[in-house]
Amino acid sequence: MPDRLNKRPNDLSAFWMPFTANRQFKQAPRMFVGAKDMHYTTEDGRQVLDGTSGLWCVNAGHCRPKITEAIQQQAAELDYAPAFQMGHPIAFEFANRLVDMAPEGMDHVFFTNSGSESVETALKIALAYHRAKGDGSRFRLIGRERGYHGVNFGGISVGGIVANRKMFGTLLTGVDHLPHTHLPEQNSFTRGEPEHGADLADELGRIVTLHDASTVAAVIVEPVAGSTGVLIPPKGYLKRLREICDKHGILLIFDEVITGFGRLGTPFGADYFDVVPDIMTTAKGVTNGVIPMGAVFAKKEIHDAFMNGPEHLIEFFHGYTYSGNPIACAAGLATLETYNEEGLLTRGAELAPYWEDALHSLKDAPNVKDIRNIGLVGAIELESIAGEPTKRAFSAFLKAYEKGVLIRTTGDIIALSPPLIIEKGQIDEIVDCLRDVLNEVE
Ligand code: PXG
Repeated sequence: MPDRLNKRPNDLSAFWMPFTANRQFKQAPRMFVGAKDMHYTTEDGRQVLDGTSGLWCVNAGHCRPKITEAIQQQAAELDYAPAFQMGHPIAFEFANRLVDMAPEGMDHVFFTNSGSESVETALKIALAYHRAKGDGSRFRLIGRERGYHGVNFGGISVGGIVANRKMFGTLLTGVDHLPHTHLPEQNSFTRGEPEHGADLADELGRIVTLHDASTVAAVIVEPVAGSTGVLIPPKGYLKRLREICDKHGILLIFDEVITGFGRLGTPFGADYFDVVPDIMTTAKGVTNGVIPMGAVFAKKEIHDAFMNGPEHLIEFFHGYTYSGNPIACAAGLATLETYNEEGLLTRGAELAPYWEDALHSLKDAPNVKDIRNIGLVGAIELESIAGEPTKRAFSAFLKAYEKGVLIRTTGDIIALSPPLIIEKGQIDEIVDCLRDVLNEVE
């Protein structure tokens, strides 16, 4: 490896870092210079166990040989080809493989470069679909409080995270929000799906009545809300949302950017909850996080509604320079092979009971307010320090990093989502580290 790649630059000021406390970071930088399987290597040569699959994306673990080789080979063979009005075989091949593993009826794939772009694409497909059917009065989009759908304008409009919205003006019009499903008083320390709260889906009926169903295009929710601190849907909630959408001709969009590709122990969240949406957004695990890519799945009926008019005309005025980029598709195909060869899309289900017991063993650790888990996802919610929200969890993050485990925090919630190749001993390592951390932080 050329030396320059792993040298600490002498000036950190130019890179305005995303979703980062820039000033804090630049005073005490935390740099990774290498990664393999479950671990990162820091610039001072320490090994750090990846408790978060990077940012919920490296589902097969790091630097997997098949994926690395596929990227190298594709870069040397066909680096780029125009994405509009031209094709290259591997994009079609990858779309076919994705459709093969998707829930029944999700027959078409639109390629993007990120989760945020997948969300914008899905919202635009939903609006244009109704219009293509002559139902253009359906313009409203319904999201949910505490939802995270990326950072572009459509996504923050239907999203429900205040800090991601409040600085950015009027956002999209014609948007309403369901209430979130987090009911700490009734559901704290639930293992898996909470018992209480399915009736919150009925709020959709109320919103639809308020606006009239004839104006509503789509509802978008994460099957399990990840970024906002692992909010698991109450038993029966998603089924009920599906029923209400069906009753009123409203499209249901699942944002599976996190829940896709094995996170819950099934290929998709739709499989876990046995609810098939009309449109499904994915990214992250689609290429094991290695190359930026997203994929939006749509039902045949939705795709086919666009396929009318003269055949020389473009049917959907949307797409990206890098939609179906050859190197991303090569990475994606090799990722799916790795998932399949190692049974990773269902490995989360095998490990889930062990994971659940391990996490809940932290119940009596200092300042623990709630623990929740599903598949290979977990959250430990901490009591906030009075007057200083987020500080305790951030201190825990720093301390865990010092002790050799990477965790994520949002507010005062610790979120965990390790690579699906994790071994039981490594689950113990994460939990033992967190126990020490919680005993030590203020
Ligand atoms: N939808 C969902 C459900 C997501 O979780 C996006 C869309 C946007 O994806 P992109 O690729 O545009 O970032 C996401 C992304 C965290 C964390 O630690 C979560 C995400 C990204 C970064 C950090 O909670 N989710």
